[in-house]
Amino acid sequence: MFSKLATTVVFLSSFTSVALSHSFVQQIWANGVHYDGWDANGDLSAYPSTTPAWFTANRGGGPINPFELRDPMIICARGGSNANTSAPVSPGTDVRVRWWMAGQTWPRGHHGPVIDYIAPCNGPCSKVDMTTLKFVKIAQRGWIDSSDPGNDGEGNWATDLIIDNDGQWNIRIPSGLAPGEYVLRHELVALHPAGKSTGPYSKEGAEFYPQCINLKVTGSGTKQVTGGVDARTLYTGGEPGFMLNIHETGPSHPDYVVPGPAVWSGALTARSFEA
Ligand SMILES: [Cu+2]
Repeated sequence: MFSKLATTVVFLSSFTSVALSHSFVQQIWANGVHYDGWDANGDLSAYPSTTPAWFTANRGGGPINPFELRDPMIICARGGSNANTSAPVSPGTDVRVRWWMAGQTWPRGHHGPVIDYIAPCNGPCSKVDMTTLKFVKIAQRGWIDSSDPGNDGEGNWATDLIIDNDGQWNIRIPSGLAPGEYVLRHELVALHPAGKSTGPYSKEGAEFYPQCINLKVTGSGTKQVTGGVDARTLYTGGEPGFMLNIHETGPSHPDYVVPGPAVWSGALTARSFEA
């Protein structure tokens, strides 16, 4: 904790002019219990010991860019480190998160997909080395329809559903999932700069905003997560779905494919894969 406090001083003094334009997962519900999330725009030394949301010192909530997709920061946010506790949740139920920042949800112009992954911790997630986590995709939504909630001609995307639902998003935990602790990796991707991409790991391109949450799955399920991958291998940033110029291609993208691995077979139950 001392190193986090020391870092706080550096961040506060060097980034005070950064526009605090991005929200964070500030609220979490699981099994009907509400948890405070984490807002790195606030007092970094006030990180709650009772939150299942991973810590980040990423003031302003700025994105991870394609050239950083092989860096550990893509696993659980820039400067991410383990939460101290895990929220109990029953398989087959929804974890709900709320993106929020100073009275706002998510910036409307940051249209893009919402993607969710889980990885077993094989022990307490408070102690797991994040570089050992192997994630499977449990849900994804990308382009929704050609309505134009942003009045920008760019269509209606999963992130717009978050905004329209007061910042909230539901993530179905696969039914029958074996008990134990898991990291939930909930991710928004913004496509407004995607047309600037020059291919895999380019300097500019789609923006990635992951947030990790520790879960303790209860019950007597038997589904073991298999086939998961290190989050540093999920994307290159050169996928068509991360290079789409949404400013110049109109609001209709019925063929849009959310990048990354296929949804895990263990999550392919009613509605779980489309949040
Ligand atoms: Cu932004």
